[in-house]
Amino acid sequence: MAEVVTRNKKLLDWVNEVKELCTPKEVHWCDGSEAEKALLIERMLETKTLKKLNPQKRPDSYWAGSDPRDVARVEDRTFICSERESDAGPSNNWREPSEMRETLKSLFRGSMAGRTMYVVPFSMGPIGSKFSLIGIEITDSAYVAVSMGIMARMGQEVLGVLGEDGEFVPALHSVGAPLAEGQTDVPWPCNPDNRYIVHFPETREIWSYGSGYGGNALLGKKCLALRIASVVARDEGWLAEHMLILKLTSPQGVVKYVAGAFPSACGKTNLAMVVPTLPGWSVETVGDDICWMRFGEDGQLWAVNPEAGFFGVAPGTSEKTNPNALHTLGKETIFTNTALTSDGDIWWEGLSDEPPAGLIDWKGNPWTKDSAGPASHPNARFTVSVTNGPSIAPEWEDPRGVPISAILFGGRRASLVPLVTEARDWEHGVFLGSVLASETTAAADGKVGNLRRDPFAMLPFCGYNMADYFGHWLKIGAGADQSKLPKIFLVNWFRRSEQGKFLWPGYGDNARVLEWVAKRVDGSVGYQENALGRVPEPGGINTDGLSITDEALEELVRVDGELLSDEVASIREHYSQFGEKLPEALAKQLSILAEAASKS
Ligand code: GTP
Ligand code: SPV
Ligand code: MN
Repeated sequence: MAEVVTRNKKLLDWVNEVKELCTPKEVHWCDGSEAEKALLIERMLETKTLKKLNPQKRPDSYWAGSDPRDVARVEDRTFICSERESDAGPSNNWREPSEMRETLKSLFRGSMAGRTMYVVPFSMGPIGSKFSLIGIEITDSAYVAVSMGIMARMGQEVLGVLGEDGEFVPALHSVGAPLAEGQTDVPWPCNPDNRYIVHFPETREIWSYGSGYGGNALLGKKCLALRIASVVARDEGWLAEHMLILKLTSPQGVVKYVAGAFPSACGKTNLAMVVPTLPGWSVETVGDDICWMRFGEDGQLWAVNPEAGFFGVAPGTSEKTNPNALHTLGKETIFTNTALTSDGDIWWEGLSDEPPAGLIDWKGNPWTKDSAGPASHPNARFTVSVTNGPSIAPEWEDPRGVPISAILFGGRRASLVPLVTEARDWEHGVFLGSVLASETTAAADGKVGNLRRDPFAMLPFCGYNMADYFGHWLKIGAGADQSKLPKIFLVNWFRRSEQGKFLWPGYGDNARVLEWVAKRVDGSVGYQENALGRVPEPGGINTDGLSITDEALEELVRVDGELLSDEVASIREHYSQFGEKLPEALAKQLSILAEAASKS
């Protein structure tokens, strides 16, 4: 491995400071090389953090089983420590910054004893692009260091761009499990009773303690590219969003780029990689989770995927539902909390109809269909480089990004919300985003299946007052050339019949909705208006080759009057938490909806 060099004084000072505070046994500057990755993997095989998968089945791939108490993001342990409480807003946990600093300092004091402290330089966005943000994660987890090397551009090259006086976001992470002299390590060290995922938006700092899992620990992702970046975006006039980005090509070869915000585990990865069931249409992936958008000189909104990897939900992924994902995972992948097969491969619910015999569950115990609980944790995930994917669009890392024609908002709604609804204009679209609701999933700790408001799919990820964020979206639209703004749509793949069955087949058939969206952007297909917005006319959605009844299709775009009245009341309550800060335009949109509801 090459010697990592930086003359960035701020960085050198910070690394020294952290070293003194956390007292690791050694410091390792990550250069991002293959040799380094091999070394770290070797260490993790020794500590049983990783298991090597059968190379005949899945070359260069590994399995990790987390501590069963550390399996997802912890929203109630995530904090936005702005100077003023009102800047964090009612939807974030706030703590007074200096108090929180004291708490963190005492937690981190000696927290890396007996461990290696990895200094991980990373770039969110292509290295050297003027739109990218550089972060330095200091972590005592080799699993995190290797994962960061997959999820972001990582290593010496980033330090080169940082130079002597470049700016970076310091992101300090410890699993919170110091080792005493001679103490043997556990496979997944963590401190589940003492987790803190903390952001200081004004000073652009991240401190994370006690968890080694996903967004709690891979700090470039939700902490930097969403919570901190949303604050930067507000200040600089752009958008940092929890969105997929896809490239849609029609049979005539016309290309459109679409972004989509769906809450965690609600279908972004699946739509970004979708294989259309419609002949002649194709979808390629630009990004599956995070999207940064800003206006180009041409007045269009251009989107960049700041990540370099996928950290995707494993359960439900199959050759039928998402073949592109499966092919992406054929090699060089880390699987966390999936089940293991007897021949050294992985398995999860949905991968095949029948579980293979001889499974070991995600906790490492033998598993059969009679066992309590699933074989794979519902939030089991794969970590893999974007470049492994067969569906990746060639322009995915163009530093200019791709011009967006349509923005989708979607959630899991068993009733009320139609398959697709077009907003009447930008302001109405912002309204639809601001009231987005979805049933909770296993991506975060807590109960699954509860309907909650998750505005713009950003509830857990907005680094400032959500009402100010709504205002920022309105401002972005108001300042733009209206003819070049993306059209906004609300989608719902999850509507159910009275018997509880999904009314829409989803997955590859979602391309039928993308076709309608593309045609609405061109104005080449009509719509009918209801209280929520514009929905397809009968026959508007292409159902060639699909066995779905006309009644089911009608039901899929119907808005029930009674449910809508309940919805209006619930939106009122949702909005009331923002008090005076709620933008007037949104209050106006709500009264328009209330008026329409009273007539329907
Ligand atoms: P995060 O990575 O947590 O932000 O999630 P995501 O939005 O990328 O979600 P993902 O695409 O991984 O989907 C999560 C779950 O939703 C998986 O279990 C999928 O099988 C399921 N899902 C995705 N698309 C559809 C669909 O069209 N219909 C149905 N019924 N389920 C879907
Ligand atoms: C999500 O929960 O939205 C994710 C997974 O994409 S994590 O990186 O853990 O946040
Ligand atoms: Mn996500």
